[in-house]
Amino acid sequence: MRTLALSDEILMKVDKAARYIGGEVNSVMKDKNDVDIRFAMCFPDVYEIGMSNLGMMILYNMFNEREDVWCERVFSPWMDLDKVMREEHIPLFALESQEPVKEFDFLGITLGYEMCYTNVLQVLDLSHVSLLAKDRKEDDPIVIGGGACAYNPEPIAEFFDMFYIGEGETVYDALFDAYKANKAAGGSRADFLFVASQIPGIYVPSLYNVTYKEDGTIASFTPAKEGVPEKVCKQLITDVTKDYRAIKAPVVPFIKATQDRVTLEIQRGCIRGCRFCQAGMIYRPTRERNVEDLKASAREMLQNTGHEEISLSSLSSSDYSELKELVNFLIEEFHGNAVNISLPSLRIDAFALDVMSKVQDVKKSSLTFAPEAGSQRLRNVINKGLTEENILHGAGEAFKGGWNQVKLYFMLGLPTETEDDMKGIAHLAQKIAETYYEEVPKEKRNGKVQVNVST
Ligand code: B12
Ligand code: SF4
Repeated sequence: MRTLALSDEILMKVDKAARYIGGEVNSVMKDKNDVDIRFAMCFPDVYEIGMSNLGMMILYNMFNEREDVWCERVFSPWMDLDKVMREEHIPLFALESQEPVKEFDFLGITLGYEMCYTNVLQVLDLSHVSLLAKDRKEDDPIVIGGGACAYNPEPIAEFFDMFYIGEGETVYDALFDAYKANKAAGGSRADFLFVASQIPGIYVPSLYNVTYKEDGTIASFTPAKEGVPEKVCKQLITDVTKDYRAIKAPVVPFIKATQDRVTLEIQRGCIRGCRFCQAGMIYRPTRERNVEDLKASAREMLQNTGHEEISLSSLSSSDYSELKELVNFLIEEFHGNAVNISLPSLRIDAFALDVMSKVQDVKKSSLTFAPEAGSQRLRNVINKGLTEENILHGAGEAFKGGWNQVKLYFMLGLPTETEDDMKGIAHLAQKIAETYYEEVPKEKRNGKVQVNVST
């Protein structure tokens, strides 16, 4: 029987104890004596945020399909538990086995955005693993970073033994096989790092000499040892029909996760290329998944989880060429069974409004637009490809369709921004509000208009 890492007394004391106990439906249990590699897959944020990340779930399923690997999940403890763990010297543990991360072969950390960097240090510290890679001992886990921020690893290079640059679906077999072979041959940690550096996409910071300019950008980047590749190239799956590793049975949390639903990834990448957007650049090129595969996957995941909502995930769902076909299928197949369909990142056009009024009870909820900049000049600078006319037309259509709340997302501090661009935010919001009163006759208005501006 599994023994929990935390006593009942601690679990009763902390907020949301279900964050720490594992044992959820579809979580993967193995016998640690039957595997060669134990991988602790960490999302450095609280459970509810981490359990909403599809990347981590894809890797968890994929790694666990290998019989010789047991991949478990690790999240950042909330501050209440952090305090108790430090006071009582309880090391950070993985959810499935409830065993200390320090005993694992690998600690994989997803780096989704830069603000999680301090959480990475918290995870290492609570795991009793040295913060700096150079201080780690032979029996410490290999700390590997991946995800969006791994594309620019230098700011955090000292804390990682290696980074994986690209989509995790590609070279993990080679990495695990190399680890096993090194272990069997009695090789050291340094031996493994050298072998790993030969695998495409793996960057081992300790095997490179990097110098920096005064502004912190890189001046030179050279291998520190013969045989280490000069360049590390991003790896990605090119054929998302053949090589996509669809999740069949996502883990179902006991508590409400931020994304409390089935996530169906419909495509990778984004055709838009807005200049400020890191995701738009690094996930290139755009690759659409086959619509028939998506239908089968939706059915399978809903059946295996009992979720009552499915979300179509991508960077820009409106650009998926088979969206109509897929949405109509989901409506026909599942909407009658009380399954809600959620469509984030849609451009507001006639189709989107039609779909949204069919699939969601959103008549009274709000619609979101992301003009990003207040003036047309600045929207052009950042390549947003959205005119004031598009925005007002979209808002007008939404108001005529029964919505009376609009959320607007903007960014402050964009390159070349002036005070006029900032004032443009207020002016655009005002014009949107006026559009409501111009487009919707008094007797058809659903109360006052509400425009919510976030910067
Ligand atoms: C679901 C989601 C959320 C969820 C879950 C949290 C999360 N980070 O996933 C919620 C709603 C909570 C959320 C919140 C936020 N999000 Co968000 N979110 C997404 C979304 C829609 C999907 C993420 C995903 O599952 N991607 C798909 C998977 C397959 O890709 P992946 O995660 O990169 O993983 C692959 C590889 O990177 C690699 N990999 C990843 N980790 C590792 C680790 C190892 C060891 C290895 C080997 C490989 C590897 O393998 C995976 C499989 O190929 C993306 C947009 C998108 N479609 O990508 C935005 C996105 C990630 N979010 C973003 C932002 C800005 C945020 C917030 C900061 C928003 C805010 N202001 O509050 C917060 C941050 C919270 C947090 N701590 O992450 C940005 C990040 C941009 C950036 N890097 O600067 C994105 C890209 C959206 C955008 N266009 O701007 N988000
Ligand atoms: S549409 Fe969204 S995801 Fe695509 S490039 Fe622009 S901001 Fe990035």
